[in-house]
Amino acid sequence: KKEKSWWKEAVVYQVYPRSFNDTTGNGIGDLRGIIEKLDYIKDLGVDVIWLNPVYESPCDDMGYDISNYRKILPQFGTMEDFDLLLSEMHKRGLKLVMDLVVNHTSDEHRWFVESRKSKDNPYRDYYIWKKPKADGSPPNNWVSYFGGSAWEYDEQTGEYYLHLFSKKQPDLNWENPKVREEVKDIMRFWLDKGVDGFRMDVIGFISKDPDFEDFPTDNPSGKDLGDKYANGPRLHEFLQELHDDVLSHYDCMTVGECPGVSPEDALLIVGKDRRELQTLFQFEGMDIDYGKNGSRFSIGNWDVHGFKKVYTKWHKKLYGKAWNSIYLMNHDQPRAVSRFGDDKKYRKESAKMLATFLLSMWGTPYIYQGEEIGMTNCPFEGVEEFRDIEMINYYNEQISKGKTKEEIMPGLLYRGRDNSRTPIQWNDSRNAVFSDAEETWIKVNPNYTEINVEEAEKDPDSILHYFRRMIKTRKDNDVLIYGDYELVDEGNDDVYAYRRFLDNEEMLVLLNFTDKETSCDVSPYNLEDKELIISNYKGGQKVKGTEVTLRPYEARIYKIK
Ligand code: TEU
Repeated sequence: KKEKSWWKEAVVYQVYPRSFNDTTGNGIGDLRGIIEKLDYIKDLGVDVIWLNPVYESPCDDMGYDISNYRKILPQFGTMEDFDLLLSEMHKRGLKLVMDLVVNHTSDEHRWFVESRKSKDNPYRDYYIWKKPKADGSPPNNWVSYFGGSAWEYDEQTGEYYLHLFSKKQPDLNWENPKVREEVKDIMRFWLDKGVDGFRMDVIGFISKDPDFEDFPTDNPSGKDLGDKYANGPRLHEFLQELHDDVLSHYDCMTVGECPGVSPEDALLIVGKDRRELQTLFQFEGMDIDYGKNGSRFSIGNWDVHGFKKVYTKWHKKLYGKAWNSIYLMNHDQPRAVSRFGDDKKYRKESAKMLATFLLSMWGTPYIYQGEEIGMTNCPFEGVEEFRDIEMINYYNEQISKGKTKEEIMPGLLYRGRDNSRTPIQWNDSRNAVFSDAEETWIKVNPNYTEINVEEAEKDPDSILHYFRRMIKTRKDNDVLIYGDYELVDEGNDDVYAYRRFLDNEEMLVLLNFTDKETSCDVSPYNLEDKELIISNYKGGQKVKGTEVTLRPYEARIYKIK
C-alpha cells in the first residue's frame, strides 16, 4: 500500500523574492510584495511555497551568503513582515519551505569575524582553516564554483580558509560538534515559528574528505566532485543527527540540493528507512545539454533520449524505495522553455508540453516563478547587465584568458543564472509593474509587453490556464502522484511516451519534444476509444488504432483505465 504524505502530493511554487513584487519602490521585491500576491499563487492550485533566502546578508551571492540566520534582510522587510507572510499563507492553506544554507555562511557572519581573528579564537574551528603548502600556495587544487581557487589566504593568521563558492562564503566545519548544534538551533528557531520545511542548500557538500587531497589534474574544471566533498564520509551521520535531533520532531518536509549525486548515492540520503531527508534535487536532468568539455557554460546537443534516459533511470532506482522531486528550472538555471522547448514559434505549445511532463511524472513537482506564463531567457547585452557573481566572474576570467565578448556571450545567454532572475512580468506597464522604481535591481525582460500575467489571465488558451488545469489533473488522479512509470515506444526519437499505473488506474502520457509533426506507436494500446483527459491542442487529435500523430510539441494524456 502506498504511504501517503502531504509533501508527496504537494505541488511546490518557488518564489525568488528579489524579483517577485516590490512594494517599497526600491527596485527590489519584498515580503509584503509576496503577501499581496498570495491569492495569485493559491489560485494556481499549488500547496507549498519554497522561498529563496530572505535572511540578513551582504548579498554577494544573492542571499546565499548569510550573516544572520535569525534576521530578515532589511531590503525584503522585517521579522513582523515575515510572521505576517507565514500566517497569511497558513490562512490560505499554503505551506512555507525555507532555504536552509548551512554548508557555508557569509564572511560577515559573527562566527567568521571571530574565527579569522586568531588561531586560538573559540570560533576558529567553526570554519576550515589550513596551512599553506611549503611554497605558500593553497593547501590543494580545489576550485571554487565561482572561479579561482577554493582557498583564500588570510594575512591575519597566515592560513587559508575553504570556500567552495565565493570567497565571501566560507565553508562551515561540520566536523565541529558546536557547528552542528548551531545549525540545529537555527532549524528549531524557524520550525518553532511554524515554517513547514527546508530546502537544504548544497547539503551534499557538508562532509569534506578529511585528507584534503588534490583533485586529479586531468580534471581541470574541478566539476567532477567525486568523493572529495559531494557525498563525503560523514554525510549520512550528519544528516541522521539533524533528523533525529530536530526534523523527526516536526511535521515538516525536506528537500536536499545534491549536485553530483547518483541514484545509488541518493538512496542512501532519501531511502525510506534512512532517517535522513525526504527528497532531493538530482542534477543529471540539468546536465543533459552540457557540451563535450563539460564546462558550465558550454552548449551541447541534446535530444529526447537524454530526457528518457535520466528520468527513467531515476524512477527505476528510487520508486518504492524513496521519493523523488521533479524540476525543469530554478533560480540557478535558465528558463525551461528557452532551453528544452522553443521560445519563439512554439512558445505556448512547448511550455505547455513541458508543464505536462513536470506535472505527470513521479516525484514532487517544482514550478519556478514565471514558468507558469512561459517566461523566456533574457537578451542581456553585456556584462554590465549581469548581476550574478557566477556570470560576472566567468566573463571576466574568460576575458583575461584572451577570449572575446562574442565568444563568451552565447554560453552565458544560454545557461546564465540571471536568465531566471529577471522580475516576474505582471502586466505590460512600466517595469512589468514589478516595481515603481526608476531602475529595478536587474533588467526587466523586454518581452514583458507580450508575456505577462495579465495577458495570460485574459487568454483562455494561455500557458497559465494550462498550468492550472494540469495541476488539477494531477491532484484529481492519484495515479499521477503515486503510480509506477514505464516507457512506451522507447526507441522513438521525437516522442517521450510513458504510462503511469497504480492498482486499477492507468494513464498514458505522450509528449512530442520536436517542432515537427511526428508519430508514435503506443501498442498494445488502442487509443481510439480512450478518454483524452488533457492536451495542449484543441481538437483535431489524430489516432489510428495504436498509431498516434502528434503536432509540434503536442502533449496528451489519455486515461487507459
Ligand atoms: O547552488 C549550488 C549549485 O551547485 C548550483 O546550482 C550552482 O548554483 C551552479 O551550479 C553554479 O555553478 C546553490 C544555490 O541554489 C545557489 O544559488 C548558490 O549560489 C549556491 O548554492 C551557493 O550557496
